[in-house]
Amino acid sequence: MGGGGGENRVDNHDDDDDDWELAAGAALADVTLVLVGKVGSGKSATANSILGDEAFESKCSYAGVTQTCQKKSTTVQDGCLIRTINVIDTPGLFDMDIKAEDVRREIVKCMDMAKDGIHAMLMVFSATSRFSCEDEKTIETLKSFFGDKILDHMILVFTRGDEVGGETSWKNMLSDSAPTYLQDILKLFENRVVLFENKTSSTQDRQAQRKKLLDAVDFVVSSNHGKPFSNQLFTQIQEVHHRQKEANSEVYSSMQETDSYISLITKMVEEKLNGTILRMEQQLLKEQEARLDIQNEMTKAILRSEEDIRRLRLSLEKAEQESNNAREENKRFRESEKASKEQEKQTEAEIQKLKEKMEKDREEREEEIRRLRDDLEKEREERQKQSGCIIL
Ligand SMILES: Nc1nc2c(ncn2[C@@H]2O[C@H](COP(=O)(O)OP(=O)(O)OP(=O)(O)O)[C@@H](O)[C@H]2O)c(=O)[nH]1
Ligand SMILES: [Mg+2]
Repeated sequence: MGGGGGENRVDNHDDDDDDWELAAGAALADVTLVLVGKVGSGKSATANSILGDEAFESKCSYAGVTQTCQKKSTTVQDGCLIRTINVIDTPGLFDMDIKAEDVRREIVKCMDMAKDGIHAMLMVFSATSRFSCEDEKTIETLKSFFGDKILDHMILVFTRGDEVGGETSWKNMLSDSAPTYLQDILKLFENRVVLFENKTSSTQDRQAQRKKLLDAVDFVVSSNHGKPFSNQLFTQIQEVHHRQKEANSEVYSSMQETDSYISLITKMVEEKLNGTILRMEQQLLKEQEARLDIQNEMTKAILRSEEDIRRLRLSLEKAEQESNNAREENKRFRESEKASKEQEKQTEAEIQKLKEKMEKDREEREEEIRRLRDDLEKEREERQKQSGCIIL
């Protein structure tokens, strides 16, 4: 596998990590791709689209169709380079209902098939299914099992592009409704997200989507300087192959030792898986605790806001009462003002009446006086007449 890309490899460093260097813009002649994802997500159909052949069984089913890891290869002409694409199809390894020992066996088998390392891990999702917690956990489990570095080799493949109305409406769908986790992952995998229409009958479309995927693979390969993903487990597997080779050439024939290596690797995978499960359980526990904390905080906040609402309602009622009182007071004041105006008017009328009465009395008295004076005058004149002299 990886060795086939010798013409693109420049082994100019002793350091194991820097051992791989890909000439800028060059494509690796030999790449190994592993397809992972949930049961029925379209792994085998995508693998077939990449291979351009119905190499793997792919069908509608209530149960998992692919039961064990399988590897097929194809060669493609890329300019003047003939490239070998090795495709490893897997069962839904991280589905809840798969037995731990099957997972262990299949992981060992898969790593054995990709013994020189994985150039790209294609994480397959169906574009028509809801992106669930389980999908989130699959990425997290892979990260936990293989280490964070696996993310550098990951490509996200969404199948059933034909059912979501093609690339544009799929992108709209992602920006409209993708959950936060998926949005973050999509941002992280910017140049490494591909939509597949595995059912398309158009040769042109098939070639175009395959080209798009290989471009993403080349992007991943060159981002990792041509170095495939590998870890201690892969090194152990390579060691087994090395020993087997020696055994076959009859220089070294201890098959027993090879068997013990395989059981050692299986044990290592088991330990890693157990560690992964433990980490996932711990993470789950942490998430549950965090959720509980949030719930508690929310309950406290609700209680606080209920108390605030109660206080606000009370002060609103008080303010309403005060405003009612003020209104009443105002009303009373206006009524008393009206009453006093009435009173004032009445008093004025009485004064007027009194004035008129006094005027009338004065006029009557003056009349009386005039009359008395006239009577007196008459009497005096009468008396003068009688006495014949004028009294001055
Ligand atoms: N319309 C449409 N159907 C697809 C597409 N990709 C896969 N399918 C269908 O989805 C169903 C499941 O596909 P598989 O390739 O068997 O899925 P898988 O992930 O390999 O399933 P397991 O092996 O059971 O884990 C099949 O009926 C496929 O024809 C696609 O792009 N468009
Ligand atoms: Mg399958």
